[in-house]
Amino acid sequence: MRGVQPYGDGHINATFLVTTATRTSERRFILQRINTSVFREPLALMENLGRITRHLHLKLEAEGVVDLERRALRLVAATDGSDFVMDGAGGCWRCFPFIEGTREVSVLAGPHQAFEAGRAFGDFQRLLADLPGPALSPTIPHFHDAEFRFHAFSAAMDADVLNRACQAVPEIRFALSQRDLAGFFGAFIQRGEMQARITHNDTKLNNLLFDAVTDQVVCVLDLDTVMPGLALYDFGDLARSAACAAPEDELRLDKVHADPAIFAELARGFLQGSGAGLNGVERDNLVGAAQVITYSLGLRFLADFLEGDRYFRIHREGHNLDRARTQFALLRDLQEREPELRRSVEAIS
Ligand code: ADP
Ligand code: GN1
Ligand code: MG
Repeated sequence: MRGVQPYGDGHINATFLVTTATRTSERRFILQRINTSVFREPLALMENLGRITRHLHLKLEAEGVVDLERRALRLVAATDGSDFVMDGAGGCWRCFPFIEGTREVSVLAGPHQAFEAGRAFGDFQRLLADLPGPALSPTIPHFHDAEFRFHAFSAAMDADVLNRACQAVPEIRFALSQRDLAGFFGAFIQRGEMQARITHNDTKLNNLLFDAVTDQVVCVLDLDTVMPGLALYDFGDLARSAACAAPEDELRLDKVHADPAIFAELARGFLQGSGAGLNGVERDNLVGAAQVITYSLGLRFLADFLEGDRYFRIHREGHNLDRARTQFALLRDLQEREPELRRSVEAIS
């Protein structure tokens, strides 16, 4: 082995870039330790991951894709042939070939990349729609259940174990004022207007790799949350993370705006990629989905701040509060611009 170094800026798992070398060539791998306080059932997760990655390879091969090894994650087998290794401390490790010749995008360079990002996550849902076998295990129960997230926030606020609520008064007030939003998806589910399918559930922009030359999306990463969900969870989270040019922890809230042209291209790509995957109600609720997922993530950041930053990795004091404030600013903006965003989506059909 030539070297190991921490890699990427995911908030959850421990990720390392491993370089191996023979006399004539070098190879790179991504080695990850699953965060088992977030993913409580790593074995069920790895069972999901094995089924998902193998199915993606079969489907892409059947579609005649040539550079298969770059187009979907593949698990590297351990010496005993299994997809993961448990260490003595209960840690669960897995390894993927590093996908070369790509770049991660934190802010979209323009509408072309927006279309590509939407198409990639739409495609992902389409490719997994016929996954054979039993339902995937829910790796994080209630992940996109905004009612559940509201109650968790509310409990964190009531307990206020670190006496931090006094630092977050405007954010708490805003979170409470938007409470009705939490019921958005539940109402569609209850009326039978949106049904579960296999979704990615963590569709932020940096979970995609773009080809360094063609600028097309090569591969969808971070498959730990792939499980049954609603199609719009994926669109909503993508729009939340990609329609705004400011980073997720932007401090200057006047920079936090959703761009209607980018939003429309994300939607056009997503609809095209998912094929006949979205019904009329889903198509009519793309803007609402972005609002709810933004709200829900704001609640999660705020709850984590109140509970002492136990879930999301932070890089400075107050980081999760800053992130919550930025999500809430984005939600306000998505609400103010709703008519404009709706018109931009209507114009694409
Ligand atoms: P987390 O759950 O912590 O977000 P990810 O699976 O998203 O972990 O990995 C973190 C980062 O590592 C990604 O954002 C990406 O930059 C990089 N990465 C992960 N897998 C690969 C891969 N196979 N090839 C290249 N880069 C990768
Ligand atoms: C986490 O794992 P990562 O960094 O790609 C989180 C997402 C959030 C995102 C916000 C398993 O994503 O739900 O939207 O941070 N993933 C998990 O940046 O909680
Ligand atoms: Mg990630």
